[in-house]
Amino acid sequence: MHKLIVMLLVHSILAALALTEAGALTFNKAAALRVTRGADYVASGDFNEDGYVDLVVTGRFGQTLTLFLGQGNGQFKSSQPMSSTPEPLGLAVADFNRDGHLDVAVADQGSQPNTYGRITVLLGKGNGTFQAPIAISGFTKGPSLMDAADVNEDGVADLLVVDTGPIPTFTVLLGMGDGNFTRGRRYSVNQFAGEPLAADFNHDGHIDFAIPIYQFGGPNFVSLYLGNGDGTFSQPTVVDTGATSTQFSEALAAGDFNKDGNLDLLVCNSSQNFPNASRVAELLGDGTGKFQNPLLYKSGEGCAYLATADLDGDGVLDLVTSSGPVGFDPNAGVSVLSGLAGGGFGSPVTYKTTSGGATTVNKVILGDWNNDGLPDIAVASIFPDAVIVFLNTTAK
Ligand SMILES: [Ca+2]
Ligand SMILES: [Ca+2]
Ligand SMILES: [Ca+2]
Ligand SMILES: [Ca+2]
Repeated sequence: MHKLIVMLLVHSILAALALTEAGALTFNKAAALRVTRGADYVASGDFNEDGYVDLVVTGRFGQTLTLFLGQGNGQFKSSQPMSSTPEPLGLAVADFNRDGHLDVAVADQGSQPNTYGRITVLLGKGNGTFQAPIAISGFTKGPSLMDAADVNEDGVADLLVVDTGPIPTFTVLLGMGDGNFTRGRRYSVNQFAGEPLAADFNHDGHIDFAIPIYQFGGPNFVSLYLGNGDGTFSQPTVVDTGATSTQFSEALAAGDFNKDGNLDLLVCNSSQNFPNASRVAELLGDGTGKFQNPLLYKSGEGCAYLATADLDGDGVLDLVTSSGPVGFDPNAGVSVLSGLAGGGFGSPVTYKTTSGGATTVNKVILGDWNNDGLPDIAVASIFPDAVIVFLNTTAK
């Protein structure tokens, strides 16, 4: 009898180990790409056209915009600092002038006295250098975050820009095809708005956009604007994120997480006081622009940004979150959540960005930095002032 119990125990332990092994996503910190003072945002693209993905990084307070050229092995070389801009935060990467070379648009917040927000467009030359900046002004104060997509269907990438104040708005800038933009419609959002996300949520072929909206004490929600295909959008619908009054719904990612052919949303509901009370909300779309009630998952330590990709090649989307401004939290970093085959996500596994001290862990992106076919992580951080690169070491 005893022998049988022991055998069963051994069997179940071995089975549990096998399950852990099969489902384990593992990462290894490979590089810290230093910037002069704080990194807020990071985006990727092959700017010198050598076949290796490069990283472009903004730092608001260091007033820096830095290009790191990928070496294809997970290491990066810093280029000369790019054009200096007053207070760079958000980035969008696209070929705005359609010359085949990737360009960068930078949102300058201009929140300092006597400064005004603007968008700076840097047209790439295809060799890792850029033409003289084109400035797009006329914002009320502070363009902060944006996304690029062709919203009027003329073949030229347009910009969707969140302008944070004094009257928060969302502005459509229509690309003219030469790197300049004309101002399209402006939509009032009235509260704080996070990063906009452009995608076709209702399957009508027109680009829509979703924006996370938040304020102290709530309400928190996602505003969904359905595109008309001509650069204009419907009045927004409100999508519930399940955030409590002490959480901020401040970042989005999209993907078809339950594989029903309809685009779904993930939302960071970050806790203002207790990072480990932050949650990721999964909003399953029905393909018409409506979403089911939020399913909530523990996000790891905080949740400022999130990114999604199939990190282990099992055909199920996985998720990575960044902590945000979590003070002296010793567990700050990026958290990896494995997508489960039956839907939902596993428990977060956190990879620390610092070995101690105050930190803020900002924008996180995924891409294959070492060309092994598995997506890796790059995350912008303050203390250390760097983009931290984690390479995917998951067994294939
Ligand atoms: Ca490159
Ligand atoms: Ca270009
Ligand atoms: Ca366009
Ligand atoms: Ca649509």
